[in-house]
Amino acid sequence: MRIVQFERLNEGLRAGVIEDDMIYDFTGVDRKLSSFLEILKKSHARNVSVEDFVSSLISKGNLKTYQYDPLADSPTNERACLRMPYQPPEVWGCGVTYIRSKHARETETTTKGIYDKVYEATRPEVFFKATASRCVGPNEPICIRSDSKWTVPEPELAFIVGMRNKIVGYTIGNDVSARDIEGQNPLYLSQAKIYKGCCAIGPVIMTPEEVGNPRDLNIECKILRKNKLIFDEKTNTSRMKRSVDELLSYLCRDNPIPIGTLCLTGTGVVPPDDFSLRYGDLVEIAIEKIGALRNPVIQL
Ligand code: DO4
Ligand code: MG
Repeated sequence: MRIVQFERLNEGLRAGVIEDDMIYDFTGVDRKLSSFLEILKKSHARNVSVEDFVSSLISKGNLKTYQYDPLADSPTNERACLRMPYQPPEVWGCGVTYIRSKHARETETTTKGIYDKVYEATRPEVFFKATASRCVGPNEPICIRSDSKWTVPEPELAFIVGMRNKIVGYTIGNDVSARDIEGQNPLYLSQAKIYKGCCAIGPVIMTPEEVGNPRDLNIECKILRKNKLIFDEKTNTSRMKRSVDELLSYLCRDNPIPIGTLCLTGTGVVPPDDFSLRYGDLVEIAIEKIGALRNPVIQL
């Protein structure tokens, strides 16, 4: 099941489910169901899965439907415009979970050895990444910091944590990072990672039932400059050193995260060292089953 948040002219944010290229609008059934977080809370209160709760809403019938149109066009009465799939109260990231990330970081850093060590260690790297206010949704601009000359996208599988620390959904996350700032000193990690427009998420939330095995998903990242493809690389989540459950257990350990916390699982695709994003670039991240997340780039 693929759940989205969308907007129509003068109607504010709405939540729906995608089936056969149509969005079924469940905010029309209950005005309170205008966000994925509300659905999460309601399904928990009824002790059913998100998937079962949404199926029961659809089975009531009479849901308004709209054509699923994932373009950046402004909303109209007829056309739904996709928004961030939900407002995550907290966003966390995991690092150096792929060998490609370890190699890239060892090259960029002035503090040699730390990334080799964390890749091999029992404890993973888990860091605070963003709040909803710093995140953007499909087609919204991701940002390059005003003091960075080397910023890259990081295409990552992301999971959503529900009640009792259970994974209730997956989406795509772009952990946009200033590699020059991170490389100068590992203590600058927060500044390299956390700023306005540092994280894109979407386009949909896919339920765990439909994702199946999260460690067998193809990930592809493309970058277009002036409509020309200038970067295209793929990986698969099977190359991740750690399981999603392992990352979840460290994220939640003695750490009371709010319901709906999002966690990015690390990148396995890193552009070459002489590459930096520029104003006007377009980043497209596709993860098998979940879809494609597209964002233009702006410089702060
Ligand atoms: O330690 C740096 C962050 C690593 C990261 O974000 C990643 O591997 O995806
Ligand atoms: Mg990352």
